[in-house]
Amino acid sequence: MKNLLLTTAIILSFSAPAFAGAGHDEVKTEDHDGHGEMKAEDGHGEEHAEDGHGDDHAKMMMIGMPGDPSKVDRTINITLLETDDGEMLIKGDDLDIMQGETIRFMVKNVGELEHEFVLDTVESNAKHKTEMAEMAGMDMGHEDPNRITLDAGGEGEVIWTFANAGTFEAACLIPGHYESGMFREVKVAEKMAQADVQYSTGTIKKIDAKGGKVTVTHGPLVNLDMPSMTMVFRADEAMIAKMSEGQDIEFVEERVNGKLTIVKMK
Ligand SMILES: [Cu+2]
Repeated sequence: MKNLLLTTAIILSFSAPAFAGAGHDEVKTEDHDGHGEMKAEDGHGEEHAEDGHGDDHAKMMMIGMPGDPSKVDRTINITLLETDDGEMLIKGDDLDIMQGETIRFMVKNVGELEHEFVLDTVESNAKHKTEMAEMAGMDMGHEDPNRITLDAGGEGEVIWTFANAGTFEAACLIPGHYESGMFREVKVAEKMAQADVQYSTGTIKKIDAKGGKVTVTHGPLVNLDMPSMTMVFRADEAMIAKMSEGQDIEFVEERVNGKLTIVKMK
């Protein structure tokens, strides 16, 4: 039953990116409820025209959705700047995120030019970059929830919930800035269903530290649906360092590259 639930969760998480088919990455919830009321905005580059008036539908993007400020998991500090040798950069903390996290990006522009910080897919950033180049000189005047524009010395925040796993991008799309280096990869790791992980019990019989193998006499392996027996597992160096022969352990086993591996222990 646990396995079935876990499998279902994984299928659901894989089917989420199917939203991608709409030509750009903003998906209106109404497109999925059977009314077929597709907006005529696809491909015309005018999806911002309606922003700010009468658009009361929650927007879901591939990269996620605007975050609830009362549910922020952690803060990532970002600095926008130019360097003496002509580069423009997005510096600051690592952009490694776990699926489901709500992040407060504290963004500071310490440069001497206006910059922006946009979170989106690489494809959407490329498309918006082209649009901004075409509209250069015009007052853009738009602030989407996934974007903040800052004057020199300015600071502000973007609060974002990363609903989908994948590789995304933080960028500044002001003409010429991306080309000068203002983009960074944003990695969102897939979240495993922690609640469904079950520990197995066993006793370590033998440790082969060099080979990265341990022999364990164990009870039923609930995660793999296997009975009690003595088996050889893989384990990495850090894991083996915590083991000693004769020790009773509780552990989590997984198939890693086809090999039974102890991935957690307590
Ligand atoms: Cu910039």
